[in-house]
Amino acid sequence: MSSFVDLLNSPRETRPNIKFEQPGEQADSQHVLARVAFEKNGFAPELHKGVPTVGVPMTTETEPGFHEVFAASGPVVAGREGGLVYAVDGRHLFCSIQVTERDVYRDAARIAYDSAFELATRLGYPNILRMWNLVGGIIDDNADGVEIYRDFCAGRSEAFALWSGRILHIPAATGIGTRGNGVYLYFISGRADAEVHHLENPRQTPAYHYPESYGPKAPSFARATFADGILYISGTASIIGDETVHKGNISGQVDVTLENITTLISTENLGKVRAEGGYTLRDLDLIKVYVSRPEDIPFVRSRCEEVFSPDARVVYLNVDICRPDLLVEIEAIVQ
Ligand code: 3EB
Repeated sequence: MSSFVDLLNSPRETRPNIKFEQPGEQADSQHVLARVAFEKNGFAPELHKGVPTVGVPMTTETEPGFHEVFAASGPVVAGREGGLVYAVDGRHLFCSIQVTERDVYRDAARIAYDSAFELATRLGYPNILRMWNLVGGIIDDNADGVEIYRDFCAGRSEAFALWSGRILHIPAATGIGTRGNGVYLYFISGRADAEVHHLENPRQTPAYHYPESYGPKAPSFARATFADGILYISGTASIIGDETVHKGNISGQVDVTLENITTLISTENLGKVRAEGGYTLRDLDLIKVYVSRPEDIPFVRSRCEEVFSPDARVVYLNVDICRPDLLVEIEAIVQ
């Protein structure tokens, strides 16, 4: 078992490598930082053969499911503390925690984030690169009659405020529904000296400036994060400014979503922080396409197949999106 000090002193690849695997594939598990199993039933984060593993309830019984695998650049130190399960490889931290189903999420979401941020800063990985917030019943009401997404956002926002200046900036994220209950959080973060840029989209109001009509505390995420040559594109939907456009119209929503991503990754926008300029939709990989109405999946799939590379890995997930009027949301990585 390597010590934390060995990890920091060994030269290694700085880029995390992410891939989608079929369940059963699991070829090279010796250098895995973590594994997220997309399947019918979720399970709490655990160490499985020493590897942080969390099951997220995102697929139906008729789908095969898949694993999102975060490859490590070398030896890993993994552990668990309370509900947190984590691993570090000297460059990156992966951390996951579950908030079990409850009447009101605000305090539990704040506490979950607070404990994760405490771990991240203590281990020396305060630069959050990418977060995923998978929220069961996202557009349902909590016991107080507040939409669970808004309830969750309030606690998350309080945690970011508590850690302002110590957790280095608000990263790219996804906030999305699941087919189960409770909230599953996971993220990757980097060391304090990592070169990390968080990007906004000129077509969209920064989410952390959304008006109060969308909830008492605004969502805490950036539109993209560019770090170590990798671009993490947040969940992106048919929102212009702060408003949902093309309500009820899947074709219009897919077009605006793709236009939003195109602008976000353009040379004009990404070129501000990436010397080589921007990207196009053909460069996207590890794409998750969230579709709220199952009957829209064939249409969305055919549009996506037109615009994405035939080599891109793309998954389609039928889950609720954080506003009832959003029909589609797309996230991706360029690595
Ligand atoms: C939006 O643009 C759509 O709450 O973490 C996208 C990405 C969305 C992340 C989050 C929410 C989140 O507002 C929803």
